[in-house]
Amino acid sequence: MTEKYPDSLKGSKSLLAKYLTPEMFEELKDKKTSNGFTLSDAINSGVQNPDSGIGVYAGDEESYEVFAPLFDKIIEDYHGFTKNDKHISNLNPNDLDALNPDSNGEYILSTRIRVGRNVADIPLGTAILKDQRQKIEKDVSKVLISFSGSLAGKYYPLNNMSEADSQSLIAEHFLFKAGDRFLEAAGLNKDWPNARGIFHNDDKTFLVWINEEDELRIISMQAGGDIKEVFTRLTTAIAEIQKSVKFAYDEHLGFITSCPTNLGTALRASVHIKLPKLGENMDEFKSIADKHNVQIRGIHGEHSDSEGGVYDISNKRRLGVSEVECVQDMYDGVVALIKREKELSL
Ligand code: ADP
Ligand code: ILO
Repeated sequence: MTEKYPDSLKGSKSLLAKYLTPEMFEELKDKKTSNGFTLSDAINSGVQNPDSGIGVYAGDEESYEVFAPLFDKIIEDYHGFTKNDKHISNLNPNDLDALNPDSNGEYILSTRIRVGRNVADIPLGTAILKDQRQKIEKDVSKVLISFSGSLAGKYYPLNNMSEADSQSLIAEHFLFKAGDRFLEAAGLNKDWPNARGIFHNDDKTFLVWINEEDELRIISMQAGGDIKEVFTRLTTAIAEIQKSVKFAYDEHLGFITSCPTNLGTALRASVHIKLPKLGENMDEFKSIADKHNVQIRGIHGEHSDSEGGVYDISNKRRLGVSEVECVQDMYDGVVALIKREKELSL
């Protein structure tokens, strides 16, 4: 166990550095969950990567209680969600008011909505044992390959995939990248690439990542801006998987995830969208994004840059808002951004 308050946090702008005071460090440093997950495990990613935005990961559901003084502050800062707030789920696509915001196909290249899920009653990927990870891969892939109709597809384990195939799946935005340094330091890449893989249907509109940052990432995506169609496919798929797999869920925190930013709905709804004019006015771009609770990312995933004026715009809030509200946030933000982009193009 790290005995000393980590020096690397001193200049860091992460939420970890913001809230982990030397006093709190002393209070928590000898605590551990029943899976043996310690404060040092929880903060290692932010300690090794002082440029983290957040910097912490949970090892299990219990981490959110054992290290509550730290996690609660980070959760409140990121989601605006406090101990007295309640999380409510709503996965009903009929409640979503989101006609295609770009029916002429001028701005939106593609839409993707994913949720993170973890299997109930076992540790999260940060603290999981090798045989538990393997069992997830075996059990979940068995469920997925039994699907029929538009959800039918195949499972592709990473340890049996050629470098060329994996590179092309990554370049086309379907597969996660190897070697993420934030996940590495969080312990999420242990025994890589074993027990990791991707399931997808023939059209690559329904995909499931197994044993990446969360044990499951359930994804619906397609070209264009039909957000409702993407959400409807996602909710159908979640319901199917849930018939056979029990997910970790807490009344207060919603779906339990390894990163506190994903708690609640664990949903990120995004579009890849062409906004070159706003891209030249980043201050204004960021202020519209903040006003509408959306996040700006580059197009090769988190911590990547934009290319050719194309950005990844997604909902920021995930906890204390329902799934429908998360998607609605993204939709409202995209409508506002397209409106401004049009004005700047006149
Ligand atoms: P996550 O969605 O799990 O938060 P990332 O930001 O790392 O993770 O994105 C994962 C992958 O999904 C990346 O390859 C990214 O380019 C791709 N992606 C995200 N949003 C879209 C989208 N709207 N259209 C196409 N690909 C997308
Ligand atoms: N640990 C990284 C990423 C945080 C948020 N993104 C997720 C959940 N992938 C950081 O602190 O910047």
